[in-house]
Amino acid sequence: MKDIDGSPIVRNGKSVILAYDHGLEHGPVDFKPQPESADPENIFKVARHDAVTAIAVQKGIAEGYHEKYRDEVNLMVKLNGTSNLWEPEDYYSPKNCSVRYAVEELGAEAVGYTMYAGSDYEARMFEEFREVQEEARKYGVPVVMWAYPRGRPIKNDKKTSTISYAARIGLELGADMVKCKYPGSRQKMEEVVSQTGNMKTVMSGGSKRNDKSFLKDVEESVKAGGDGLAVGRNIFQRENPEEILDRLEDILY
Ligand code: FBP
Repeated sequence: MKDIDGSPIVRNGKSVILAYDHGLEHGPVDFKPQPESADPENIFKVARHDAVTAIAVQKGIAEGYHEKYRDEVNLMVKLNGTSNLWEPEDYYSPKNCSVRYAVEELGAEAVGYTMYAGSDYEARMFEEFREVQEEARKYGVPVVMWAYPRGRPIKNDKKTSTISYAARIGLELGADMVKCKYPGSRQKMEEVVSQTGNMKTVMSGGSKRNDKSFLKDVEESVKAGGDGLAVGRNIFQRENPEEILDRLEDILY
């Protein structure tokens, strides 16, 4: 883990990563509530909001859309991803982009990698992450781990102890920021954060909820020592994403 407080993806110690890899991870269903969200251009426009410290996208979206916004939007390239269409024996998210390509060709300021700790493929993913983490050090870009405990032995990935363990794995393996599911209360989030040392720990947004319930969780998470969010649907499935980003800006910075 490195101190990334001076990095462009952190503002006053906090981050809002606008996650937009849903076209790969979930497919068109996530764009149905706001059909204009299927057009990446619209999401890059949203990412210009001051509250957003980076947009997280797959390489194809980065290639097609980032150039025009590079002065206004910090790019985080998600280096692995998987679709909902296949049914593997257990969870695995293959790497589809190198750190070199992300930084040199796409202009990434940071990279992200989903880790399914607990899967039969954990060893393969640890090895891929090793490569990513060491290459990221060479280029001086932060590495964010999407810490998703998933696999046959994991019966409940929302258990605080399981979320904490997955987040801790990020610290152990050299991530600079870990993204985990919000465990449901300030006290439970404190438990998670107690395991992650000085590593930035941000909560995921999850499926879309009303403003009140979403913002309450964000507030509690920050009070617990959380460092912000990596959030997708709770922004781009809203009719007015700017409005909720204004609120997040007030809470976080
Ligand atoms: P959301 O805020 O919409 O949950 O997005 C965050 C994210 O991590 C995305 O990067 C990713 O596509 C999605 O959640 C994965 O969701 P799931 O938990 O359903 O696999």
